[in-house]
Amino acid sequence: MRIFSGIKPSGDLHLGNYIGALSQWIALQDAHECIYCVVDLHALTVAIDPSELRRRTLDAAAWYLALGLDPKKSTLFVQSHVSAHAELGWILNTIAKISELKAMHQFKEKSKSNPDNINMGLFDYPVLMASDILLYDTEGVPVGEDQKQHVELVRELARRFNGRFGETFTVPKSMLMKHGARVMALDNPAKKMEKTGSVDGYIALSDTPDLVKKKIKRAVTDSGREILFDAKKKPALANLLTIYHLLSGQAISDIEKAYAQGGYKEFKDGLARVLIEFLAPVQERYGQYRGDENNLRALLADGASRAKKHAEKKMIMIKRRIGLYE
Ligand code: ATP
Ligand code: LTN
Repeated sequence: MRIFSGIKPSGDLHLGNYIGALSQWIALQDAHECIYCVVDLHALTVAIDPSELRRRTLDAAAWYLALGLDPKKSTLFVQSHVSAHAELGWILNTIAKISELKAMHQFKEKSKSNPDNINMGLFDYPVLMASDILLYDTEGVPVGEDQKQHVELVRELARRFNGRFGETFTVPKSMLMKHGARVMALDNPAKKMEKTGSVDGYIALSDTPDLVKKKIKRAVTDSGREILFDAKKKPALANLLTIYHLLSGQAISDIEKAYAQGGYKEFKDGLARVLIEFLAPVQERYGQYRGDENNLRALLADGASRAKKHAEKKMIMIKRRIGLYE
């Protein structure tokens, strides 16, 4: 399968990004043709300082590599380096409907949290995402649950375009984790863990052991002291157990057994340990990749030139289909 996915360099990468999306990216690269992107144009939809955006773009690429993205197996590039993304975005704008964009949850939520900056880019965000995906004849899109609605819209746009202009685009599918497609915020289990949420709500990949311990200690829990997975009655604990399970590889039932005698304190100490053990080698590799900026830039340039070849060929076909004069 051809796989495509991207993450915005809009803040610190966190455990939700890893569990919902990046862990899938890494696992898919052995058996599939994978294209992974730092979607910097999408990051512009929230006000971000230019020097911060520049820095965070390289940070994001270094984290992908540190987590195991292998640039020999996968294509890794920065969205704005391949101008076809923005170009196809315009074309797709002419078939996307205002009514369907208005229905997007992410647009509604981000409009609420940034009432002073409800810009056209924020509204149009899923159309640029459609162009990212459709340019590469993508079949699978590994993402977290919050992006499922966007991928549904991408499917609809692909079908609409194909219906109007003839078979041009592959209709992609979203790929979600069975567990962990929606990691919840530590300080509020009713909200998803997110970069732009409160700092206590997420574990950043860059968090120090002390910070991890502090955040886990403060994490909201449910009433009762038994360590039992019950997503309905104990949503906060279910979230923590899912994180523990996915990072340690231990079955949920084994974790429940291990903490049957202890209460939340022992469980939280154990979870902090699992997190710290997971993060330590990743942070070390991150330091190595991020410390060698020339290598990082060369990898991204190579990825962009590979992506460009595919995207430019596809653009020629798209332009022909819609009648742009050659
Ligand atoms: P922002 O706060 O800027 O909206 P974000 O943390 O939601 O950022 P994105 O860049 O929008 O992160 O998402 C990158 C990828 O990580 C997407 O595939 C998204 O679905 C996934 N993802 C984000 N948050 C979570 C989460 N809490 N649980 C599982 N997957 C997530
Ligand atoms: N909208 C996504 C980021 C994104 C993306 C993509 C994901 C932009 N383009 C293409 C998958 C495929 C988000 O996580 N907020």
